[in-house]
Amino acid sequence: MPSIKGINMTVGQEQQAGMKEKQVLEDLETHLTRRDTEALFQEQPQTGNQYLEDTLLRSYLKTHLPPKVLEEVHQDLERFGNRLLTKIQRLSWECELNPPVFRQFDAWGRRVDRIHTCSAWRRMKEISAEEGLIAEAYEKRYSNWSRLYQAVKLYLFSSSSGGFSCPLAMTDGAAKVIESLGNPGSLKNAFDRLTSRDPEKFWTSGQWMTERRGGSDVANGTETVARKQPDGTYRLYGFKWFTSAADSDMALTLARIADAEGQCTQGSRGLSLFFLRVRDEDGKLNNIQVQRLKDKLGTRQMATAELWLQGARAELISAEGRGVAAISNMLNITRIHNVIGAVASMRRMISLSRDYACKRVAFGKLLKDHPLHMQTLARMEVQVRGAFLLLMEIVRLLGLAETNLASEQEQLLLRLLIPVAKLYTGKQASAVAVEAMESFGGQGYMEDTGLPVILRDALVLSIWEGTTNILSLDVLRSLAKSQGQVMAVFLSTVQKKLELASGTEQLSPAVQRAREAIGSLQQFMAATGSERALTMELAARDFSYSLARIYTGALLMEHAARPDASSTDVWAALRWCNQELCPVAVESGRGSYGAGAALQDSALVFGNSRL
Ligand code: UCC
Repeated sequence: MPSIKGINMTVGQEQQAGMKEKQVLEDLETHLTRRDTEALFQEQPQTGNQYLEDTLLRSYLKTHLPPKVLEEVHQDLERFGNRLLTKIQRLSWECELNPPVFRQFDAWGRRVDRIHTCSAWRRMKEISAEEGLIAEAYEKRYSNWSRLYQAVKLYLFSSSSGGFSCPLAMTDGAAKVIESLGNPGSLKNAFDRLTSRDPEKFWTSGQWMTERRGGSDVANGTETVARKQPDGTYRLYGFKWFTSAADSDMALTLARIADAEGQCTQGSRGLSLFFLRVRDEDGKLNNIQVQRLKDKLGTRQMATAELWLQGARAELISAEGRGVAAISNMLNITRIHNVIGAVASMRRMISLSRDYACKRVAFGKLLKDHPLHMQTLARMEVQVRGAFLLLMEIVRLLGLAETNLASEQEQLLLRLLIPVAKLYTGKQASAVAVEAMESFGGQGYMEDTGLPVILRDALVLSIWEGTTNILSLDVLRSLAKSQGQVMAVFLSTVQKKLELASGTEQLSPAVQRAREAIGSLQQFMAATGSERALTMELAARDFSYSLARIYTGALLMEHAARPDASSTDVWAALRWCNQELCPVAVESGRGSYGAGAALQDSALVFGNSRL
């Protein structure tokens, strides 16, 4: 008698058992087959060490940094890339899953106004200090290259920071303001903490500019009043409507100083800049009430609050009435951070898209083997390459300015390129994030893939720190302030880069197109005529886009004209220059600017055909 596991059976029983066994095996097989298919269908896109994988970043550093600096920086960036991959990225997701919570009252009805942040968020603060993410720029270990090195670390950190790059932007801006005020003794402690590598000492700063009446027109929107105290300090009274990183240790903010009769000067000339601590040594709020946290589309990892200042103790740190000019140092730094965030989010999305293209099969082959898919990714890659080089150019110039090595021309160029880069890359980031999301098909739209977070967070980049139109007007401000000198510097710098690129034959179509674009830009400038102010205002956005595209094209060509440039560097430059490089001239030729066009536009928007 046969047996299964030692059990004696009849022939009938034996047949039954055999069939059962067969069924179990078949079920197992079906199950395994299905799991195989599922694994193929749903393979997760991943990134490796973001420093090692970024060939453009590495080739840029190799080209520009002195060898000794490169050697040290390379080691640190490789280590940091590994730390981001293995430790920090996880924390970033924790921050997303555990956004800040606001408790206005304790269990016994006492008002406490506590903003609870998660442990991962607090760890990000420690990591920022340990890595010297602010300190690096102020210690100047590598002279004029320190700023660029700091920017590269922030760029690598940004997409794994769980939103912590926002408080870092304002912290950097605050340190810059204090430094530019000559590091006064009363602010020494604050400066030391903002630039500390010691997690126990490190402070972050807020930048409280926006009030109920708006965030762009700061000169007319600021209602907060500062009353002088007998000891020379001030008490601030007002309502700050949008204060990012409200869990910060300190803030810089604008207010109007009231005179003996309680009167304030209105407009920009009435604004002064103040420093304040958010809490005292015992953790008690500085006569500040938190009204609520903002319910934002993105950057939800970070607490943004509405704050009532009810006599907050503060110190005047600018000359009276020079608040906007003083805080503009902070704005320029936070705008550069905005560019860093834009480039980083594009790079992260494209890295993930690229990896997915090597894993996902559709229509019988991998996505990477579909030329149309690769064309779409290549178009995105050109965007991020251009934006990256523009970012590097700005931080290179900033590094020169901060070590007194920048010429007057370079300082003018820096002032112009900051708003140009901020407004252009903010728009690029949104567009690239949307396009990249599509490259994952429906999976890109799924919250738990982590992809929608990147899109949501990218969408703010064209809004905060000055919207696209406000920054376009800032571009005009920089032109006016330099009495046109900055345009001469812009044009001569681009010409020099094109001259260099014209030595590489494959680049000649791109050089040609850039030269034509410069010609059109000059024609536009010469032809603005009697309605100049209105024309320039209406053209401000297209004009700024033209500056961004022409300059970026020149940078891509310069990079592609290096002796060790690759064919992809050349292809990227050619691709970039295949778009309209000077939209302002095209629109001008179509009669888009001037009083008539402005009226037509209003009618178009409001549907009024009675002109
Ligand atoms: O706080 C916010 C959110 C925080 C989160 C940020 C984190 C980002 C990090 C990203 C990481 C991923 S949002 C708040 C942001 N607010 C803004 O950006 C304000 C937007 N509005 C403007 O930028 C306006 O253009 C204003 C406020 C600057 C305009 O003010 P005024 O007073 O009307 O402008 P004026 O009168 O033209 O300028 C006053 C002085 C002038 O100097 P003087 O008197 O010497 O001629 C200007 O040249 O300020 C100077 N000035 C500047 N200087 C104005 N803007 C600048 C500038 N950008 N650079 C140098």
